[in-house]
Amino acid sequence: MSGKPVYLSLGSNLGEREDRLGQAIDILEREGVAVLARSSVYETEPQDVRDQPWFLNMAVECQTTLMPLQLMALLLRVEKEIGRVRHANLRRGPRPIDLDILLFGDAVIDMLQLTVPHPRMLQRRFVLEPLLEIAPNLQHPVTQQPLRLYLPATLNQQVRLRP
Ligand code: GSY
Repeated sequence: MSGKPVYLSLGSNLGEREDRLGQAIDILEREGVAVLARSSVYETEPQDVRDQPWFLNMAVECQTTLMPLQLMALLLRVEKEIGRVRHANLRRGPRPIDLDILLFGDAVIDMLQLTVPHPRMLQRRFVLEPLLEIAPNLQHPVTQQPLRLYLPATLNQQVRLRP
Protein backbone atom coordinates (compact mmCIF):
# COMPACT_ATOMS: atom_id res chain seq x y z
CA MET A 1 0.00 0.00 0.00
CA SER A 2 1.49 3.35 -0.95
CA GLY A 3 0.46 6.75 0.33
CA LYS A 4 1.25 9.34 2.88
CA PRO A 5 1.75 8.48 6.53
CA VAL A 6 -1.27 9.05 8.72
CA TYR A 7 -0.84 9.51 12.46
CA LEU A 8 -3.55 8.64 14.97
CA SER A 9 -3.84 9.23 18.70
CA LEU A 10 -5.46 6.53 20.84
CA GLY A 11 -6.68 7.01 24.39
CA SER A 12 -8.66 5.11 27.02
CA ASN A 13 -9.56 5.84 30.63
CA LEU A 14 -12.35 3.36 31.33
CA GLY A 15 -12.23 -0.39 31.94
CA GLU A 16 -9.35 -2.54 30.73
CA ARG A 17 -7.56 0.41 29.17
CA GLU A 18 -4.60 -1.39 27.60
CA ASP A 19 -6.82 -4.11 26.12
CA ARG A 20 -8.99 -1.43 24.53
CA LEU A 21 -6.02 0.20 22.82
CA GLY A 22 -4.95 -3.18 21.45
CA GLN A 23 -8.50 -3.98 20.38
CA ALA A 24 -8.71 -0.70 18.44
CA ILE A 25 -5.48 -1.46 16.57
CA ASP A 26 -6.70 -4.99 15.78
CA ILE A 27 -9.97 -3.66 14.35
CA LEU A 28 -8.19 -1.01 12.27
CA GLU A 29 -5.96 -3.71 10.78
CA ARG A 30 -8.97 -5.96 10.17
CA GLU A 31 -10.56 -3.07 8.27
CA GLY A 32 -7.52 -2.73 6.00
CA VAL A 33 -5.59 0.05 7.71
CA ALA A 34 -1.88 -0.86 7.80
CA VAL A 35 -0.39 0.00 11.18
CA LEU A 36 3.30 0.60 10.46
CA ALA A 37 4.52 1.83 13.84
CA ARG A 38 3.15 2.07 17.34
CA SER A 39 4.48 4.08 20.26
CA SER A 40 4.87 2.90 23.82
CA VAL A 41 1.81 3.21 26.03
CA TYR A 42 1.84 6.26 28.32
CA GLU A 43 -0.18 6.87 31.46
CA THR A 44 -1.30 10.48 31.31
CA GLU A 45 -2.96 13.07 33.49
CA PRO A 46 -6.45 14.03 32.24
CA GLN A 47 -6.69 17.36 30.46
CA ASP A 48 -9.76 19.57 30.03
CA VAL A 49 -12.00 17.68 32.49
CA ARG A 50 -9.54 17.05 35.35
CA ASP A 51 -11.81 15.03 37.66
CA GLN A 52 -11.68 11.73 35.82
CA PRO A 53 -9.38 8.68 35.77
CA TRP A 54 -5.92 8.93 34.19
CA PHE A 55 -5.71 7.88 30.55
CA LEU A 56 -3.56 5.45 28.68
CA ASN A 57 -2.46 7.09 25.44
CA MET A 58 -0.39 6.05 22.46
CA ALA A 59 0.18 7.07 18.84
CA VAL A 60 0.32 4.96 15.70
CA GLU A 61 1.54 5.54 12.17
CA CYS A 62 -0.73 4.06 9.49
CA GLN A 63 -1.23 3.83 5.80
CA THR A 64 -4.66 3.65 4.27
CA THR A 65 -6.38 3.98 0.94
CA LEU A 66 -9.29 5.70 2.71
CA MET A 67 -9.92 9.41 2.26
CA PRO A 68 -9.82 11.51 5.45
CA LEU A 69 -13.61 11.59 6.01
CA GLN A 70 -13.83 7.85 5.35
CA LEU A 71 -11.07 7.25 7.88
CA MET A 72 -12.89 9.43 10.41
CA ALA A 73 -16.08 7.43 9.86
CA LEU A 74 -14.10 4.22 10.41
CA LEU A 75 -12.64 5.58 13.67
CA LEU A 76 -16.17 6.36 14.88
CA ARG A 77 -17.26 2.82 14.01
CA VAL A 78 -14.30 1.36 15.89
CA GLU A 79 -15.13 3.51 18.94
CA LYS A 80 -18.70 2.22 18.77
CA GLU A 81 -17.62 -1.41 18.40
CA ILE A 82 -15.43 -1.09 21.49
CA GLY A 83 -18.34 0.31 23.42
CA ARG A 84 -18.10 4.05 23.40
CA VAL A 85 -21.39 5.90 23.67
CA ARG A 86 -21.02 9.59 22.91
CA HIS A 87 -22.85 11.85 25.40
CA ALA A 88 -23.70 15.32 24.09
CA ASN A 89 -23.55 16.75 27.64
CA LEU A 90 -20.24 15.09 28.59
CA ARG A 91 -18.03 15.71 25.59
CA ARG A 92 -14.70 15.57 27.40
CA GLY A 93 -15.52 12.94 30.03
CA PRO A 94 -14.31 9.34 30.59
CA ARG A 95 -14.31 7.02 27.61
CA PRO A 96 -13.39 3.39 26.90
CA ILE A 97 -11.67 4.49 23.70
CA ASP A 98 -10.95 7.70 21.83
CA LEU A 99 -9.43 7.75 18.35
CA ASP A 100 -8.29 10.95 16.66
CA ILE A 101 -6.63 11.73 13.36
CA LEU A 102 -3.60 13.89 14.19
CA LEU A 103 -1.98 14.21 10.76
CA PHE A 104 -2.98 12.95 7.34
CA GLY A 105 0.27 13.31 5.40
CA ASP A 106 0.74 17.04 5.05
CA ALA A 107 -2.96 17.67 4.34
CA VAL A 108 -4.68 20.68 5.85
CA ILE A 109 -8.42 20.05 6.24
CA ASP A 110 -10.87 22.51 7.73
CA MET A 111 -14.37 21.08 7.50
CA LEU A 112 -17.32 21.07 9.87
CA GLN A 113 -16.82 17.36 10.59
CA LEU A 114 -13.03 17.19 10.59
CA THR A 115 -10.06 19.45 11.24
CA VAL A 116 -6.55 18.18 10.38
CA PRO A 117 -3.96 18.69 11.79
CA HIS A 118 -5.81 18.01 15.03
CA PRO A 119 -6.58 21.47 16.44
CA ARG A 120 -5.35 20.80 19.99
CA MET A 121 -2.39 18.51 19.29
CA LEU A 122 0.29 21.14 19.87
CA GLN A 123 -0.89 21.87 23.40
CA ARG A 124 -1.12 18.23 24.55
CA ARG A 125 1.79 16.33 25.96
CA PHE A 126 -0.24 13.10 25.82
CA VAL A 127 -0.29 13.53 22.03
CA LEU A 128 3.16 14.99 21.37
CA GLU A 129 5.23 12.62 23.47
CA PRO A 130 4.00 9.34 21.88
CA LEU A 131 3.96 10.91 18.42
CA LEU A 132 7.54 12.17 18.68
CA GLU A 133 8.65 8.76 19.92
CA ILE A 134 7.67 7.17 16.59
CA ALA A 135 8.30 10.18 14.33
CA PRO A 136 10.84 12.55 15.90
CA ASN A 137 11.35 14.63 12.76
CA LEU A 138 7.75 15.45 11.88
CA GLN A 139 6.84 19.02 10.94
CA HIS A 140 3.48 20.64 11.54
CA PRO A 141 1.89 21.16 8.10
CA VAL A 142 0.45 24.58 8.99
CA THR A 143 3.21 26.22 11.06
CA GLN A 144 5.99 24.34 9.20
CA GLN A 145 7.79 24.04 12.56
CA PRO A 146 9.26 20.78 13.88
CA LEU A 147 6.78 19.22 16.30
CA ARG A 148 9.50 18.69 18.91
CA LEU A 149 9.65 22.47 19.45
CA TYR A 150 6.16 22.36 21.00
CA LEU A 151 6.94 19.73 23.62
CA PRO A 152 8.70 21.92 26.23
CA ALA A 153 5.60 24.10 26.76
CA THR A 154 3.60 20.98 27.70
CA LEU A 155 6.01 19.49 30.24
CA ASN A 156 3.87 20.62 33.20
CA GLN A 157 1.30 17.98 32.13
CA GLN A 158 2.09 14.69 33.84
CA VAL A 159 2.94 11.72 31.64
CA ARG A 160 4.74 8.51 32.56
CA LEU A 161 5.75 5.51 30.52
CA ARG A 162 3.59 2.49 31.31
CA PRO A 163 5.95 -0.19 32.73
O1 GSY B 1 -8.87 14.05 23.42
C1 GSY B 1 -8.80 12.76 23.80
C2 GSY B 1 -9.50 12.47 25.08
N1 GSY B 1 -8.88 13.17 26.21
C3 GSY B 1 -7.71 12.88 26.82
C4 GSY B 1 -6.72 11.90 26.59
O2 GSY B 1 -6.77 11.06 25.68
N2 GSY B 1 -5.64 11.92 27.46
C5 GSY B 1 -5.53 12.82 28.48
N3 GSY B 1 -4.47 12.77 29.27
N4 GSY B 1 -6.48 13.77 28.70
C6 GSY B 1 -7.55 13.80 27.87
N5 GSY B 1 -8.60 14.64 27.89
C7 GSY B 1 -9.39 14.23 26.88
S1 GSY B 1 -10.86 15.00 26.47
